[in-house]
Amino acid sequence: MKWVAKTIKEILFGHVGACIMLLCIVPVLFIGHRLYRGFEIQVEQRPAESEEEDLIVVGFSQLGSESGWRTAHTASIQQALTKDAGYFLVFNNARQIQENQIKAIRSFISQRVDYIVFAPVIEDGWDTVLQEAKEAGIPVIVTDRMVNVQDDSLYTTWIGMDAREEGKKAGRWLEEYLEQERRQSEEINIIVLKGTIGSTAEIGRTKGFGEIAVQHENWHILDSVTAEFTANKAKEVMRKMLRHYPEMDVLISQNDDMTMGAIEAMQEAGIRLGEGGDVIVISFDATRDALELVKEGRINVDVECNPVQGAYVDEIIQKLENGESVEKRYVVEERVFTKENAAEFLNDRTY
Ligand code: GZL
Ligand code: ZN
Repeated sequence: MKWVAKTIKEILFGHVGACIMLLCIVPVLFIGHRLYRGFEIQVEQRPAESEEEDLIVVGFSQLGSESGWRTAHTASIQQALTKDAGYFLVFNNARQIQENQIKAIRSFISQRVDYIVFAPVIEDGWDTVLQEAKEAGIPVIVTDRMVNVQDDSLYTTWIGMDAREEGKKAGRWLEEYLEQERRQSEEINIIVLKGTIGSTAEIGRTKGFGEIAVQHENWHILDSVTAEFTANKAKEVMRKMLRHYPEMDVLISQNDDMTMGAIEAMQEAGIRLGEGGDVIVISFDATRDALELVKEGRINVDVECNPVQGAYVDEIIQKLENGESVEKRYVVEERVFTKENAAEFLNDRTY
């Protein structure tokens, strides 16, 4: 009997035991990881029948969580579409991957949600999945960025901003600033940090600023590179830009997160910012952190893009529920912030 105990001990704690343990643990880890990753693009399931009978079930496909602006946009919709307000919100974060958004929309369709709300990461590539939603009789509310579809009956309405006007505001501000600095005839070298290529914000801001820039033969856009609306990518891209273009006079950064990353890179390089500095900094979004820098004069101007769109979505769904007609477009109002007015808006800036 002793040898039996010895053998068992040997198996459990010896070389063989270690191999068996490994063989047991690895698959569990793998499955766990798969499940977790699988869960990442899984969409939270709709509520049990009893719980939801009188709730309006809304599937919300958010493009990502890349910026402070995006966080505020998500919060705005989650705070408007609450259970108390009569909604059951099924949320998915696509991590800036269009395929994940398409999967989430298909999941909403199969769950037979009452409405689909989505912020498209880029403008193209939605015709097929929106056709499926239309055939399922589910109204689609596009929010923030826009879709570029052949048939605009594929979505009920769009709530967003006028990105092209935002770009023109930046250009007009630069015209005025250069004039008051008596630099309107100087050769002005401009670098552009673009957002996600093909997104409404990137397309509009690039186009709008370009329409002003083209009127000034002494303005030179030396380079335009995307940093995907994120601070980390912008810091990396800006380091390279500073090496290539030491003669840069103006930075156009298409969102505040990228501006923060670019500022870090410029400070590392000993560049003086904003007023009286080496580089004029023009940003977009006007989030709280950036408005602080506008107030300090390190960002010269910040063109607002308003993420607070949840109330619009709620109002539109209520109208649709009551059989009322809705507009095809709702453009949110937006301002321009400089050192002169940033402070008065800082206090009530929630994001
Ligand atoms: C603008 C929005 C942009 C913001 C960025 O409407 O789509 O996406 O400007 C965000 O901060 O990442
Ligand atoms: Zn020139």
